[in-house]
Amino acid sequence: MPYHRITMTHFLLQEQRRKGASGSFTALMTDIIFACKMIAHEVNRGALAGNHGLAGSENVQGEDQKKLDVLANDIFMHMNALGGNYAGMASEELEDVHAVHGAADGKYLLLFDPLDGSSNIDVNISVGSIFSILRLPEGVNTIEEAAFLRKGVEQVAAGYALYGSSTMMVITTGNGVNGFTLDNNVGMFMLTHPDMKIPEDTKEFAINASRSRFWEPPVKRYVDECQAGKEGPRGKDFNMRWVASMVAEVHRILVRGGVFMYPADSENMKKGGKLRLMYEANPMAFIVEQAGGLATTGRGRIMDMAPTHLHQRVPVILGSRNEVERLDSYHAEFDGK
Ligand code: AHM
Ligand code: MG
Repeated sequence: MPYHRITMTHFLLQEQRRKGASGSFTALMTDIIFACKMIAHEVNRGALAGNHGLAGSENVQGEDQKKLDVLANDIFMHMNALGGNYAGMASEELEDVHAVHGAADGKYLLLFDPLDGSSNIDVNISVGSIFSILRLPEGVNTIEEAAFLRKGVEQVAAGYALYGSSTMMVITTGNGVNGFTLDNNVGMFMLTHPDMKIPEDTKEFAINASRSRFWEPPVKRYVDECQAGKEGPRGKDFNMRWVASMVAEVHRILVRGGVFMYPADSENMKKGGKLRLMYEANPMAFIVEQAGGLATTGRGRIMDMAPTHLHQRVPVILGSRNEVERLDSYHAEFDGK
């Protein structure tokens, strides 16, 4: 009976009551829920609404922006400014941090990637939104980049929306991971995936294998061993997946285990890696760790990294605990540690 399910709003209210919290957290999550529903609507309308194709502009990373990148960013900025809960925001699509005017009592900072995996939009493959919430540091009155540059362990909440065959939101407030599916008929997210846990072992890995010529030896060793299958040192056959939407990859890992790698390689090393620390790696690391998995650079825990700039890039290895530990040990062995 679907109407016995808990809505995301009720779930957040229950959490709030349990923690004896003030209610502002539920309010700020409500703004994100609205934004994600609107983006889901635009992703769904796709070519019908003229939403496919390039916007004709570049973002701060020098990447061509898609129309939906720009639209999703506008929606996120607008909906999250309305509630007055955030003092400031930062986005993959904006060079500088953005102070929310008129939110004098905003206690939080929001970092987001409004539409991750946007190379997939025009071919109708899953994309998503990723967000990370920080508390505004005590005594900070001006919203500048420095206020946002905090370690991942300081996040108070993180989550993503997946615009896939169904629209889902997966969130953590540091008390496990819960997944909600959008019921389009009633316009509400319903708890469908309570207390998500990543299996410790897996037979599935995800990496962009077209970059193998750039890989470092520990990554090459790991992938070679997986590909050697039953006859190789791992003694079992592995499957490989690559969606090119981190949200979809992380979601698959939360549901059935696996390991996802966008490692440092000889080509991306000068930039620090491919994925962005503040609004991609940190929120996903928080979710993965809360589900019992691990998230590292291969040479240290992602959430312990002290950020130096807003659009900083990092190597990312995350997922099933035993596989990530194995990859870390291969890096340590290679580095002679
Ligand atoms: P984006 O934020 O510009 O969409 O880039 C991030 C995406 C990730 O979702 C995905 O894992 C990766 O880039 C795919 O990269 P590649 O095109 O090298 O496969
Ligand atoms: Mg992204």
